[in-house]
Amino acid sequence: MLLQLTAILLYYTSLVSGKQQCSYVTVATCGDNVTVTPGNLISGRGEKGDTGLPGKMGPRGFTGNNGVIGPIGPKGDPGMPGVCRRGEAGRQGPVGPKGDNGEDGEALNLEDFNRDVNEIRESLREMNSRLATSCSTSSVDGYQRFISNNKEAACDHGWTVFQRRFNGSVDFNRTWQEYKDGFGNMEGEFWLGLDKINRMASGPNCKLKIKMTGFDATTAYAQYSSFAIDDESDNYRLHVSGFSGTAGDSLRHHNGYQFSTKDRDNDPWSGRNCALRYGANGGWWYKDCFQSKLNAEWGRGGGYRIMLWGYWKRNEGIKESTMMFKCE
Ligand SMILES: [Ca+2]
Repeated sequence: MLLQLTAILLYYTSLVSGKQQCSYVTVATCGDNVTVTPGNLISGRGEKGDTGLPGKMGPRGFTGNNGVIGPIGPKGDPGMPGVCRRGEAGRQGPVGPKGDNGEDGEALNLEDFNRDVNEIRESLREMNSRLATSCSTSSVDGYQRFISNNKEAACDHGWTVFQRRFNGSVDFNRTWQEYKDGFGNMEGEFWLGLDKINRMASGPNCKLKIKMTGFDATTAYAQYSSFAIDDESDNYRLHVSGFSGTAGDSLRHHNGYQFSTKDRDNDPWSGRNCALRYGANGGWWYKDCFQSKLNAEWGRGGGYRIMLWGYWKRNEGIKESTMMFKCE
């Protein structure tokens, strides 16, 4: 019991410590009962005690909330270019629907068709005529085939040959069209063609020369200082003048007359065609009818069918002839 009272006294003393006016208690015991009566105790203050030791560290705090999302970052650099390969061809599509019927066609007009054909033919002739060239620039010595810039000509010392016969290997029994276009070959017997002669010898300073050889191997020539033929619209009318030579002027009779063939009668002999009657179907500038006809039938002997020069070898015929022009 005594210990309990002492403890209570110490406890109370600890409660009032630090005050200038302290309280006291009176402890009375009655049997087992203990009565404590507080009272005032006037006494002096004691010294302050030492600071106590720090307590133990408290527990770890709770984890904080997540922070706010930051701003959008800068745009990235462009990527490297890609490499592509050509794809394979697709499959063929299905067959399309049948088309509509076309418009009714027009009946073939033969006149239009023939006109178109003639226009095409005329264009071809013009192209062909341009292929021929003059021999004025050639340096060939004697009769030769001359080719320059893909154009060809038969030349005889600078003269352009347009008719050559010497063995009868080429038939001169030809139509108007053939005499217009030409036939034969330049390395043998040939007729250059009226269109080409017209185009190439249409200048004012063209000359004509005709060389001839008889079956007896003698020769003669006829030369004209002026020569030209008109175009087809005037049936290739002949213009020659200024004769010189050894064979006589057997072309003067034909000067100013148109060309005729077996199928085109342009001679003035009324009702007859000189080309059929005397020319053996060879074309010439017939009048009524001839003094010369160097496109008639080739062969020795007289008669009205053979090639002939009236003032020379009239009864024998001409074996070789070369007709040529030169323009300055
Ligand atoms: Ca006639």
